[in-house]
Amino acid sequence: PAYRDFLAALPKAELHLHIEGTLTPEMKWQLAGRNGVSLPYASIDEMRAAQNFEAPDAPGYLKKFIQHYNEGMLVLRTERDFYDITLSHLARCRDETVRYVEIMFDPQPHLMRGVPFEAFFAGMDEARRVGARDYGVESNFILCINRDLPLDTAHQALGAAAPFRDRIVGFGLDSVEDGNPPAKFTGLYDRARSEGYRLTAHCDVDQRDAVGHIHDCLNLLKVERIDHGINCIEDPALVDVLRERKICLTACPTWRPIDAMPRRVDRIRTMYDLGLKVTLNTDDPGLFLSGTLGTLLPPVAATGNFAPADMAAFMINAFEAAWLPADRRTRY
Ligand code: ES4
Ligand code: ZN
Repeated sequence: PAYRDFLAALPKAELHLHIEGTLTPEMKWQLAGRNGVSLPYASIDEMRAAQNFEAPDAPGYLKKFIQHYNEGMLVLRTERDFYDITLSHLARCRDETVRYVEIMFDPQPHLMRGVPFEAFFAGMDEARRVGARDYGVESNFILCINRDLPLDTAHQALGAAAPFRDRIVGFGLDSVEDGNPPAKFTGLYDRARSEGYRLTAHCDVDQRDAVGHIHDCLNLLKVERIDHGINCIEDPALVDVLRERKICLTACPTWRPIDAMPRRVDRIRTMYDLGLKVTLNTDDPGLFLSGTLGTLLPPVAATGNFAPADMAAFMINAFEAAWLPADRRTRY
């Protein structure tokens, strides 16, 4: 209980979270009703059951997960929807002493179903302003490209973001990795870099050529951060590079079902013991059973046998790697 209280009060930061993945089954059902979007389920319980996919770290898992994630997005239609889901998340941050969060968003699917950039971004950005003012939770946005969608839609998304460039701190790459390696996005990253975005990219857990993808993200895409990246421990020379360059790795010890967690936490323990700048993140708190950062940390501490100082060190890593001006990074 004392350890739980310590974790509950610990000032926290999260660097890897998808706003579309904060949508809980309850919110998805409610927004479907509000927007007249029909979902292929007779009841919310039937929908919940369909989303309960198993075997998280198996090869086909990511694809199946993304299908459910994409279905969830269909209920997001209006500026108000994006305001509501973003502010709901920031309210949970306040309740869990999460002081800073970097929020990824996927413009392509929203644009492709006719939601204008200025609509979804205005909703999210207003929530950011209100969350900082009323909840004391600071946030920043990372525009994420869905790597499995046509490359020209990625360039269109970057073009649509241009008027909002000063309110989007970073640029990332997510969704189905198999068949969509980093090398495919070199030109896109050159463009994003020239426009001044900070750069990150997903190298998801146990993907085909996972280690090669981390190398390519560093050398071809020239990212300063890697999302997930936990397969790096298979390559000692890569570990040396990541450590020397203090590359932040945003690990996600998420689970569904719960017995999938130990294998991820073991590897995060190894990363931590190797002196890598690793952080703990929820990825999709509305979809995974691991939930929000507040519910994630106690079982991770227990499973990884992390002491309170270790858990604090993960949070310090996140504050230090935050895409905030240097004078505002360590004030927490
Ligand atoms: C995602 Cl690759 C991946 N993993 C988890 N959540 C996601 N959202 C979009 N891409
Ligand atoms: Zn992710």
